[in-house]
Amino acid sequence: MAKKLKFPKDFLWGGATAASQIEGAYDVDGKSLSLLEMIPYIELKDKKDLTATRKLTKQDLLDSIENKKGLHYPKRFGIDFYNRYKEDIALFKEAGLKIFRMSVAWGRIFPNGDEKEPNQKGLEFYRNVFKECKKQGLEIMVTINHFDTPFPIVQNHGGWRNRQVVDMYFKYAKVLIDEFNEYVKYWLPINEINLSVLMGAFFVEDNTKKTVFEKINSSYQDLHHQFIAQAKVVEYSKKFKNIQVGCMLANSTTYALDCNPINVFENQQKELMRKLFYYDVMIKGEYPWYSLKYFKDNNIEIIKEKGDDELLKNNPVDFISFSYYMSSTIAKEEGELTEGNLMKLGKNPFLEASEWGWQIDPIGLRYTLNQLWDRYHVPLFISENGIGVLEKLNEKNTVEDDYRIDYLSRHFEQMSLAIEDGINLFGYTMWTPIDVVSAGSNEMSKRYGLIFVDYDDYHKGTGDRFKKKSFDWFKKFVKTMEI
Ligand code: P53
Repeated sequence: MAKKLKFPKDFLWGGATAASQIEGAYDVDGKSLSLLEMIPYIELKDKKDLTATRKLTKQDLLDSIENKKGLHYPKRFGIDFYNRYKEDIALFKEAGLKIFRMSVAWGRIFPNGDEKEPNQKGLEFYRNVFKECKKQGLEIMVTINHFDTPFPIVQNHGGWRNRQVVDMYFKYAKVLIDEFNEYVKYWLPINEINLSVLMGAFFVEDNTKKTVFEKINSSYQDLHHQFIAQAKVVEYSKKFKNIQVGCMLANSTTYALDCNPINVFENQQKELMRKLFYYDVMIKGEYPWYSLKYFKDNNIEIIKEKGDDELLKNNPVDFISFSYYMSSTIAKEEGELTEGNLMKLGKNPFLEASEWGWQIDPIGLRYTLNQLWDRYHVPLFISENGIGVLEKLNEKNTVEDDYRIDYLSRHFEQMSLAIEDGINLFGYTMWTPIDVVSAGSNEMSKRYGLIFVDYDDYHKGTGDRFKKKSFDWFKKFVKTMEI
């Protein structure tokens, strides 16, 4: 029996993508290479072991500029959205999307970061894409920087560690807002700001022995620069009446492994620096008390410029957005582990996991929405959620992806319950409306889409698009709210 869910009429249902995972055309119209386009595809013996892709040295990066080793760099090719965007946007409309979340590639607009004038060819591409969205009646959400900082900025300026990069970023963000504020209502300055620094850190540090959290520690200065860059975007956005700026975090939802107070306390403490710290800075507008102790205990010093504190205080974001794929557990003595995207995470005996080890937890989404609403009382938007699966086209040229329908409907149900709880959740963009290259593993075969794309991990295939079963399911859901 179909169940009817309750959502507000104007709820923004949509889909999310990122430039480096869809566009391709990496050397066209003046674009520079981004960091992500320098990571080669590595066939993983164990699908769940991503550590192989994390062992790149500086020399590997330099070699990859001219592709000296003849390797395949998946994010240089994406799914050829650069040439096929009209067809794709028409399909998104047909699937019932009301909003399309996408990102702009910084390297198309300011290829080296330090140019005075933007690259008109780059602006023209995005103007065409936005016009197409408007033609199809789609609202747009733009991520200004989705992990893909241009390599010249890292190579010549040292990346986000250098305060001057804040100015380069802000110059770029201003151009986008000036050019496109009529088209784009929702702006996210930095994708998954809690991981963004890390994504860069993999490639600028030769020392790969550090654990993920040690790397974060060495990167709080870079993060401070990103907080400042984001606050500048918020400040600038106030010039325009019709735009809103949100933060974007990879929401790590964790539970204590059990009710042993030692583990409950451990989880509470870990949650502070792994998650709430970021929201606190971007919404409450200051470095929270516990972070000051944490920095002191860990000998971390953040160099601030005069005016930074005021800038943060005066420019909290208009709304919170976050990605939600899974949850994990925390214990004082680490228990059994499962795979996350960047690190192994604590296993939860009550949950099933995807083929990549990500633990599926719809109730955790309601829990997260409650937690964030209670703490911040700022409108919430789920900017990513979905499931990656190994899939092949069947003889009818489709994919019977009932597991995706199940995943989505269970999460939608919890969202509607959260709204009944009294939470202001105003939209949702699934990851993804169409198969894309995976951010973490560089695979094409880790598929999230409602639409199947005929490329393999080596970008072999026709690139043709095929509707999966979930495509029609989603279209019907948006009309009827029935799961
Ligand atoms: P994939 C961790 C590491 C990298 C990206 O991931 C991540 C996360 C958080 O789980 O987050 C987002 O493709 C990201 C997208 C990405 C999506 O997760 O590795 O914003 O770019 O594609 C899914 O399976």
